[in-house]
Amino acid sequence: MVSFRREAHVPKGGPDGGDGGDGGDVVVVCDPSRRDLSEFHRGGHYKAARGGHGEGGQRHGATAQPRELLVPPGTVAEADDGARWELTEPGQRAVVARGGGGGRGNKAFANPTRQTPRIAERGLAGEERWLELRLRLLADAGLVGLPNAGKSSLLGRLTAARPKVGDYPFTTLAPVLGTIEADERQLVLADIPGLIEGAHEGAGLGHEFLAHVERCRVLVHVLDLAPLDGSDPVANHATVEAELREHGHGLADLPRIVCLSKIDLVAPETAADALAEWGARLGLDRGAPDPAEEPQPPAPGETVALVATSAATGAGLDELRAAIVRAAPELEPAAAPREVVAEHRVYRPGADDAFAIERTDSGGYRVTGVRVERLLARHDMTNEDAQRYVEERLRRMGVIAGLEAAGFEPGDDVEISGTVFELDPG
Ligand SMILES: Nc1nc2c(ncn2[C@@H]2O[C@H](COP(=O)(O)OP(=O)(O)OP(=O)(O)O)[C@@H](O)[C@H]2O)c(=O)[nH]1
Ligand SMILES: [Mg+2]
Repeated sequence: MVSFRREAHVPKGGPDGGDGGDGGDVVVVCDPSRRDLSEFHRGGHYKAARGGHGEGGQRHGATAQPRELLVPPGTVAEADDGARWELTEPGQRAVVARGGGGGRGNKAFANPTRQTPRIAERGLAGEERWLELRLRLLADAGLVGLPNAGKSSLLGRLTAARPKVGDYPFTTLAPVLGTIEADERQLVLADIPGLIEGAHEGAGLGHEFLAHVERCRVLVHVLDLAPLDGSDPVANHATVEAELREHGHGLADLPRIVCLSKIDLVAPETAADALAEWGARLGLDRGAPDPAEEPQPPAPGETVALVATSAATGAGLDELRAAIVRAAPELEPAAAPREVVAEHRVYRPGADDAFAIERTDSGGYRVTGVRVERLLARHDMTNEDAQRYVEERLRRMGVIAGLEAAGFEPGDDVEISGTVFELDPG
């Protein structure tokens, strides 16, 4: 605001134009009451409000409220310029586009030699960027295994979820979550589509969903003891383990529970033999741990439990549930809301006062540089006071000296961020 104080008995009121308020930030906020990103499906623009205008009487404009985009925990926001934020804890906030700073009013330009400044800054444009929002499920435990191993059947028995179950591979096409109720707390169990050899390279469906189990604390490897296709459980176990390793991202380091499924389909002696055989193969002795010993955290990728289950008869389900609860201990309560900073450094104008000078085709001079260009964005060069102010600043930034060294003479044209003006420094 350019304004001067006018009062009946004050003959020469001073400048009193207030500053403009800052534009609002666009902020992505982690909100546990959100379940998905469907409200963003249609894409669109999310814009925060402008800052308020400064007014006379030294009244500053209001800073605009941030525009909040509410997303569920597990959302990853990735910008086209490489910035990336991960929102996992309720209340986390990520400023994905900062509002532009408000301009100073003419009051701010008054000094002993400039007592009637008819100049005010323009507010700067806010940041803008394209963001891709992706949701990763946040489950405590994940069911992995070959197609048809019986994963969805187990989810259906352990939780209230009712996933589709079919006697053919790839019944599950997208991840399904269920909640295990365990003494005073809930655990989320994820069922993902079956993995096949080459999944990490895109074979089958599972690879797309492996990312969803990256954040789990334990994986339940479901192994069919008598697969319909007659394949060998030992080879099948190795195939899934290899895919977990190939996927990377620490997946292979998660503790495992190996679950021998569908034991109602084999004779009880065969089931008992299989348990003993797999216990030896996985280095598990099935005896209870010595209660006198401190429980040790599992080694990376260690198999911490082996259970035999039947989704048909219910055998082993309590044991499996207990093993999952044990392997995924209660987490510390979420810390106080905090701001997540981008994982990659975001380039932000501010510190850069370097500039470059080049000749234009029409015989003038073009000056480029972050601070110089920002200065021009701030001022209206058709305003004489603003022009003088900009000249003064250019001189202090060394731009005039640089121009003179390049052959500039007073009165030559200078172009900065698209504005051409005659520079005649006094
Ligand atoms: N008899 C018996 N059949 C089972 C058991 N568990 C699963 N099945 C059957 O095995 C077939 C596959 O079960 P699902 O739970 O769909 O297997 P999945 O691992 O989720 O399979 P995908 O989603 O295709 O990867 C279905 O026909 C189930 O009825 C079990 O404990 N006993
Ligand atoms: Mg399934």
